[in-house]
Amino acid sequence: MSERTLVLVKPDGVERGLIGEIVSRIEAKGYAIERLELLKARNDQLAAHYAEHEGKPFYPPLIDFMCSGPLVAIIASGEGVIAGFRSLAGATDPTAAAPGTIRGDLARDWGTKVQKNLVHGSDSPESAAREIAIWFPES
Ligand code: RTP
Ligand code: MG
Repeated sequence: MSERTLVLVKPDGVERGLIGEIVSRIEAKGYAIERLELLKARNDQLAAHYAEHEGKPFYPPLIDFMCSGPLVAIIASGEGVIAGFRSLAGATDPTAAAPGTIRGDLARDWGTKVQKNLVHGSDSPESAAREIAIWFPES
């Protein structure tokens, strides 16, 4: 069954010129890009998006990082795209992420307080619906 997921190209991905590379990998896998927008995240959007992490040690640097420059919000669709994009992205920690994944091939996190791992992908249908409403409220 076709489903939708919310992908973010985080500020490190935009700054490093990797928007095209990341979108290419999503398309090459056979998923469709339904919406795509370059934007500067507002604080209320980030607070809602990362509500589950509030209070954790990495939360303040995570919010600073996500505010540090523009990001790209994407709605991607296709069969199994929620789990499928998480597979394309790889493990959260760029050093542990397998070669062949976006994070394994491209992400760098050395010397920072928070993992700069290039992308976010929704982790469940409930998260996808919640996150799509945050970044694309009109859809
Ligand atoms: P995401 O939500 O961004 O798709 O990543 P995820 O599910 O793989 O990771 P999650 O546990 O939800 O953490 C959200 C983001 O917080 C940053 N983080 N840094 N100890 C650290 O340095 C650390 N832990 C988490 C990462 O940017 C992670 O993607
Ligand atoms: Mg997560």
